[in-house]
Amino acid sequence: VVARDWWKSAVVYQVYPRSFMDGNGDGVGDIPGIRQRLDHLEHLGVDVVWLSPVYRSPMDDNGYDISDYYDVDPLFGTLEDLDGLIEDLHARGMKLVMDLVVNHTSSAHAWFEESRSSRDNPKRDWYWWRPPRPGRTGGEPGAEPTNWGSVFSGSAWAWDEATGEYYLHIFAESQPDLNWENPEVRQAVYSMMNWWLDRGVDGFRMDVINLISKVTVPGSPGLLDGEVGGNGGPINTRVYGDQGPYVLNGPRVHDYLQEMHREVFAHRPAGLLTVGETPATSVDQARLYTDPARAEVDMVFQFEHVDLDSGPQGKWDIVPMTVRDLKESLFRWQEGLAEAGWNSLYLGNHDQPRLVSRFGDDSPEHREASATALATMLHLLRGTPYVYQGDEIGMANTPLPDISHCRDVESINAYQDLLDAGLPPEEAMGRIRHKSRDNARTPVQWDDSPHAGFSTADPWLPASPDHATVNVAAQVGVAGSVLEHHRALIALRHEEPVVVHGETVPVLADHEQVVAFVRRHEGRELLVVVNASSEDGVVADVPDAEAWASAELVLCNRASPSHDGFVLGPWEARVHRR
Ligand code: TEU
Repeated sequence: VVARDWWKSAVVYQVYPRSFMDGNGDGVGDIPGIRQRLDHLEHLGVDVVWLSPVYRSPMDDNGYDISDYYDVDPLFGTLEDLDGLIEDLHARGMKLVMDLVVNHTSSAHAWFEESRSSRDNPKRDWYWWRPPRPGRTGGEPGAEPTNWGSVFSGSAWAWDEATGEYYLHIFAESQPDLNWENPEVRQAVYSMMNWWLDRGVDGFRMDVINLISKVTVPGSPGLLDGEVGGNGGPINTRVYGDQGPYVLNGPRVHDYLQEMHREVFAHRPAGLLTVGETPATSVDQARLYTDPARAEVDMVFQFEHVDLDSGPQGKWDIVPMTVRDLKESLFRWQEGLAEAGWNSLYLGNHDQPRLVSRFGDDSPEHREASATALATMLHLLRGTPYVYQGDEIGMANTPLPDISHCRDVESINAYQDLLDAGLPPEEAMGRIRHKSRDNARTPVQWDDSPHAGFSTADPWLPASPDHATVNVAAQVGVAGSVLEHHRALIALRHEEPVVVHGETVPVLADHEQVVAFVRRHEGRELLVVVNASSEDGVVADVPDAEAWASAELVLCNRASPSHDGFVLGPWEARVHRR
C-alpha cells in the first residue's frame, strides 16, 4: 500500500531537457538522450524525475511558452519517446513528474489564436483583453490598461492592432496569461491534466501557480495600477508599476487549486506528487497551499531564501547575503510548516545561478567541500529535497564574457534595461554574470571530452570550460566526490526515519558561519553541523558537545574530521547520530 505522503521520504531530480543529454546530435538535449542516462539517476538513488517542459513550443522561453499541451516538441522527440521514458523510469522504480505551465500559454497556442481573432470570438474571454486607458490612443506609451511591468522587462500589456485591445502577459509578450476566472479555461486545463495522468505520469510541478487569480474590481479595465519603484517579488520594476499585489496569491487561488484537486487528483490512487511554484509567498500562505486537510498541493517552491541577495529594486539589484540570513529563513520555514504542510528543499534550479557559486565557494580549492557541505545542510532538513541537474557534481556558474554569450530572454532584456538605466556596460554585465539563468543551463558535464559528452555537435549553449575536471565520469564510484556524497545523503533519507519525520531544532542560531541543527524522532537524534564558510578552525560550540563527539559519525564531507571536537575546517560538514 502506497502512503498518501510517500513523497516525504523521496528525493526529486530536475531534468532541464535542453541541457541534459543530446541523443540525436543536433546540439540540443532531448528525450532519447535522457533515456541514455538513466543509469546515472538510478546510481544516485533519486525517486522522482521532474521534467521541465517538453511540449510543443516556439521556445521563446525554452518551452515555458506552450503551443500544444498534448504533444512533444520535435526538438525533444515524440510522444512515443516520452511514453518510453515513462516506461523506463517506472521499470527502474522511479516516477516522472511533468511541468504544468497554465498561468499562460504561448501566443502560438490555438486557444490564443482564436481569442485574438475577433472581439466576439467565443475564446475571447480565455485571456485578459482590455481596452486602452480612457482617453488614450491604443499602442502609445502609457495607454496600457495598467502600469504593470512584465517579469521579462517592458509593459505587461501588448497592443493588438487588429482588435484594438491589449492582452496581459506577466512574462514575455509571447506568453499571454490565461483567464482563470473563466470556468471553461479551468475545465480545459483539468482535462489536459487528466489526459497526462491517464498516460502514466506521476504528478505535476505547477509553474507560477500562485499567479492564476488576479485581483479585479468592478468596471473597466477592472484592474488597478501598481506602485512604481517597489520590489514586486520576482518582478523588476523600474518605470513600470508593481503588479505583485494584484497577481500574486490572488483572491480565488485557493478555490481554483481545491477545484483542481477535486477534478484531477481526489479520485486517483496514492502515488502522485504535486508541487506548486509560488514566488513571493510567505510561510503562512504556504501553509494554506500545503496543509493536506485543505487538499490543494503537496508542497510549494517558496522563494524567500533565493530572494535574500536581491535588493529593493529586485533581482538585478544585488546585495550581500549572510549565513545568518539564510539560516533565519530556512529555520522559520522549518518551524512554520512543522505541524501542517510540507517544505520542498532547494538551492538551485533552471532559474537560479548555480548554488555552489551563490551559496558556496566555487574556487578550485573549496568547490567540492562547499558543494557537499551545502548538500548536507539541504538534504537533512525536514522536507522533500530537489536536486537540479549538475548540482550533484558541483557544477558552477559559467563564464559569460559578454551579453552575446547569453541565450535567456530574461538576461538579454534585463541587460538592455540596466544600460537604459545608465549603468556602464561592464557593471551591467557583472550583474548578469552573477544571476543569469544561463548559468544553470549549460550542458550537464558527463565527461572530459569535447562538449562534455553532452553532444557530438556544438551545444546551443557551450559546455563550461571546467568540464575537463568537473564531470560525472570523474566522480562515479570515487569516495568523497560530490556525486557520491549526494548518493550517501539520498540513501540516508531512505534508511533513516528521523531524516523524514524528525522535528528540526536549530542550534547555534546566532553563529555567523555555522549552520547546525538537531533532528529528533522517537528517541533517535541526528546532529548536523556545517561550516558554511571558507575559514579554517571555526568553533561550533554545540550544546552537549562531549556526548555528541562520541556519538556515531554517520557522514562527513572529508575523509575524517579535520580537528578534534567541534572545530571545523573550511566547509566541513558532519552528521552524528545517537
Ligand atoms: O518561473 C517563474 C518565476 O517567477 C521565476 O523563477 C522567474 O523566472 C525568475 O524569477 C526570473 O527572474 C517560471 C519558470 O520556472 C521559468 O523558467 C519561466 O520562465 C517562468 O515561470 C515563465 O513560465
